[in-house]
Amino acid sequence: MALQEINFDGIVGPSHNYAGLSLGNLAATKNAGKVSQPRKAALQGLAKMRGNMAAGLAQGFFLPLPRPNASWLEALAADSTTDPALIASAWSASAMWTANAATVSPAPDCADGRCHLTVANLVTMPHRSQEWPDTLAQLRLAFADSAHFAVHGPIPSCFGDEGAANHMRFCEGHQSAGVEVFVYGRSGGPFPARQHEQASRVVARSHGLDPARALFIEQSPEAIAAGAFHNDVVAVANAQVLFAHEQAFADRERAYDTIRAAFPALEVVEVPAARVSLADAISSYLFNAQLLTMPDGSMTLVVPGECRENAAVSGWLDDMLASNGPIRAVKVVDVRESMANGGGPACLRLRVVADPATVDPRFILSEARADLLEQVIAAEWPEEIDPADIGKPALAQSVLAARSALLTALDLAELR
Ligand code: SUG
Repeated sequence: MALQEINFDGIVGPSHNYAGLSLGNLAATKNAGKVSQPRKAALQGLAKMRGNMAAGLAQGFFLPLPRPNASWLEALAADSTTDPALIASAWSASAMWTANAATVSPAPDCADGRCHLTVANLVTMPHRSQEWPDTLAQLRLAFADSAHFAVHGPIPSCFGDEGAANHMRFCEGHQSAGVEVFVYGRSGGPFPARQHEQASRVVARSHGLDPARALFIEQSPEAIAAGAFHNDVVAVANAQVLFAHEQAFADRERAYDTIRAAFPALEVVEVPAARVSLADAISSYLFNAQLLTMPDGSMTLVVPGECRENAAVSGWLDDMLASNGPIRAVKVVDVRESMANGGGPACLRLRVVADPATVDPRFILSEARADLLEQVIAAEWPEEIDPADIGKPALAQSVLAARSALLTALDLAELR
């Protein structure tokens, strides 16, 4: 059985909007109140998926969750007089950022030889805390083959867990065990630390990871204070490479030494603060890139267009390409609608190492399915959403109808 990395991108939902719900996420806060373009957003995401598929990589997708979430509003006894932020939360399309859907440990890392997935409880932000039940239903469907997968419910809500966005894996190939690194934050700064150390430890234990190959590293409080609300805003790993900002971790030297002790082949591509400040790294999302191993074995960094608009970041990318480092190519994608809510190319995808033949084929992208997705999005997704219209019944109807049309087209009525 050939294990390979499959990227499952979240399809941007028809209710995509800018309500400014995420404290500590500077882009979302800055763009609060702007008019969003859900159709354009979903097509941008689809174009990114198509690009990776065309490059010969396995590509999957997850569906938008049911929004507005009527049962959640009912449980909160919300009505039209309720705080608008709570109403907007029930409309959020935040499940598009599937890097926060779950933490995934590939089969060779786990004691029982199966790939383990734990749905993230996302308890820190109210609008995200409602995601897990519907995400779990989807994971249980996509990875129903229990000979190859174990899908876990969320860990207890006393510890915040934000999934793969705070998890990195180093390996010398997907057929053998890797080293998993869990990055957590400590509270005390101006913004919430969304990944709790104990949450990561629970996930590692329940996945059956070898304690010698499961590492726990603290994120730098400076990075969180500068707007890196997840580790994947300042660091990304692939194979033997760690691509990170100099200020990503609380104790940089110790972090590298700890990883190197467990994984001697480590190659660190570090961006010095003197070249790219934390502020530039966060506004451009340089590290929220997809670091991909291409079919020929070379490594490509898929960055958002904003990276080429920032002189310091663009200059560093050019110098990196001219050097003899492990990252051989930079590909630019346009995911501006997602970026404006603080979600870059890496936020939009969940990496699962598996044999695609063991996944429910309805979640795997093909040219035909991409065409189908495009048709439904073009026909059904609202062109614009003004945050002032959130809560209005007519808009709710069109958002519900759009998702329903997608489920029908993809033969996924189980998720209704
Ligand atoms: O949780 N934005 C998301 C962005 C998540 C990005 N994911 C990763 N870095 N992996 C968040 O902050 C904004 C929604 C709003 O404000 O309406 C939002 O939820």
